[in-house]
Amino acid sequence: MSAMTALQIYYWGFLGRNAPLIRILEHTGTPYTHISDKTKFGDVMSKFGAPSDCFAPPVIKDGDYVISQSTACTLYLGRKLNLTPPGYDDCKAMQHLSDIIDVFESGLGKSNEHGPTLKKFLEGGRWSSLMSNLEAGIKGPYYLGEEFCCVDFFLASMVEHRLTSLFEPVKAKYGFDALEGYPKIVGVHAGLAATDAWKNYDTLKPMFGPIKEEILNAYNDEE
Ligand SMILES: N[C@@H](CCC(=O)N[C@@H](CS)C(=O)NCC(=O)O)C(=O)O
Repeated sequence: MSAMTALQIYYWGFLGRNAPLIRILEHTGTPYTHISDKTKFGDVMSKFGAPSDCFAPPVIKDGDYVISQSTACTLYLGRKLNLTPPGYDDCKAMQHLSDIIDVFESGLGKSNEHGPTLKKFLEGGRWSSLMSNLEAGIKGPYYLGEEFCCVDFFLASMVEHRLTSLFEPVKAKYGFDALEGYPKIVGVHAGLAATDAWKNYDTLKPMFGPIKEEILNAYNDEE
């Protein structure tokens, strides 16, 4: 980080793909500025006109260093802020972040706009095989054991996004608990969510509201 300016996070005015970055910065007490003014996005993002290799938010600007992709940004902060405990390996961390994206974005995120599609994804075998794979990557209680690393922040943020918006409503209405059988994944989220910085942070609100009623109501419909 430059000695003169705090690190900057460019992202919309809510907690979405920036969540692991905000959580890491809050937890480590690192000064930062959150820039949500879209007119400033063109200072760093090519999507908004910058002559840059960083396409879309979130973007971190740390002095002259500018980086995008929520996964790469997480690794950057992990390295910078020493969230790389013994046993940490850059390549395995990248694998785990990509695995998390495969589960929560490429998988769940592409199945949650239509009730029967959601049910098929959650209960049809794909969810359990993907989640069991994530579970196997975690030593417990955190990815690398007792100390958490940057990847834990990424997983915990993904779980949190879906907990009240999707997992709890599905469980309450249909009894299917998408997190049952994955105690280490649940534990990573619960452990981090119990930390002071996480509990006390109340600035940005989550991106996802509850799953739409019509999607939830159609969960058991024929495909
Ligand atoms: N793979 C990217 C996705 C970035 C992304 O889609 N950002 C969203 C906000 S969450 C956006 O505003 N994208 C603008 C666009 O793609 O045009 C990441 O993980 O950071």
